[in-house]
Amino acid sequence: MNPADDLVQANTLEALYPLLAKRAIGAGWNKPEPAMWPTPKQLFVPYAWRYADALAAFQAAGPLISPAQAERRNLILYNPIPGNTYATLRTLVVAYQAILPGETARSHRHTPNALRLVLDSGNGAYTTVDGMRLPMREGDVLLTPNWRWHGHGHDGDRPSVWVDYLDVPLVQLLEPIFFETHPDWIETAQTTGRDSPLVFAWRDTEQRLAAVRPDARGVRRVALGDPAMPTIGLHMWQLDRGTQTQSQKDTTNNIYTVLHGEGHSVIDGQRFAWQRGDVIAAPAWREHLHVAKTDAVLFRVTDEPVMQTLGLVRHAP
Ligand code: GTQ
Ligand code: FE2
Repeated sequence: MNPADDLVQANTLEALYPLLAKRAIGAGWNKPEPAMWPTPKQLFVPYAWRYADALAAFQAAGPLISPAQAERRNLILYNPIPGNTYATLRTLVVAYQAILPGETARSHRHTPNALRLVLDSGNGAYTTVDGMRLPMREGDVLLTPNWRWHGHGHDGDRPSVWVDYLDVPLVQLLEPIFFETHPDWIETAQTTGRDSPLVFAWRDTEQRLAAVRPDARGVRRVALGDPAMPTIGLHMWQLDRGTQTQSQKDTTNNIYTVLHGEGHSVIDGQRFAWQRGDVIAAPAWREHLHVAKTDAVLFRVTDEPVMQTLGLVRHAP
C-alpha cells in the first residue's frame, strides 16, 4: 500500500482535509483566514503618551528600582491592542528612560538598532558607545546601531531622562535577535567626543533647521542621516505657531516626539493634544497631520527606510 493511498481514496473534500492536516498541508481554497486583503489591516491604533506621566512614574520608581537591578530603568510605550505588551507600532518600540546622578546602566550590545532623543540631560549624563563617551544634552540624538557596545552613566546632579527608539519588533519578526552583556560592567571610555557620526547634536540640528527653506505650509524639515540607520529614518520638523502640516497617509509607521512647543495631532480622525516630551504614534495607513499652537519642534522616527528598501512605500490615493 502506497503511503498516499488514503489521499487518493478521499472522495469528498471534507474527507480530504483531515488527511492533509495530518501532513501539515492546508488546502489553499479552504484557508481558515485570508492571507491577503485589499489594503493594510490597521491593527495598531493611534495613541499618545504623556511625558508628565513618565516623570511621575520615574519619581516613584527611582528609589525602588536601579539600572543595576533592571538593566535599564525604562518605561515601555506599548500599543494598547489586545495581546500586545511591547511594540509601539509594528516595527518599532519606544521607551522613556531615566538615570539618576551616580548611576550606571551597564554596557551591552544587541542586533536591534537603537537611538535616543535627550529630553532632560541633567548636565553630566553620557552614553559610552564602542569605547567613546558621548555627552547627552537636551535635543541631542545619539545612535547605537546593530551590535555596538553601549552603556549609560551620569555624573551630573539631577535626573536625566530621554526617549529610546528601537527596531526590536522588526528584528524579532525577522528572527536574528542576539544580545550580550559587556565583560566589564560599564565599558571604559577610551575617548570623549561630540564629533561622532553617531551623534546629531541639537546645536547643529537647530542651525540646519534655521538655514532650510520652509515648505509651502511653513514647515522646516531636516533629515538626520540618510537614513540614520538601515531600518530607521530620523527627521526634525520645525513648525511656526499656527502651522498645520500636510496630511499624510502611507504605509510607513511614524512616531512623533515633541521636543518643543504645544499643539495637537489628528490621526485617523482622533485628536491628540501634545506638549514637550509627549510621544505620538501614527500607525501605517492612518491619515494624520499636526497643528502647532506655539512654535514647535517634532522629532519624527519612521520605518520608512525598511519600506523603501523593500519597495513597499505606498501613499493613499
Ligand atoms: O538603553 O540600551 O529602552 O537596550 C530598551 C532596550 C533601552 C538601552 C531600552 C535597550 C535600551
Ligand atoms: Fe541597549
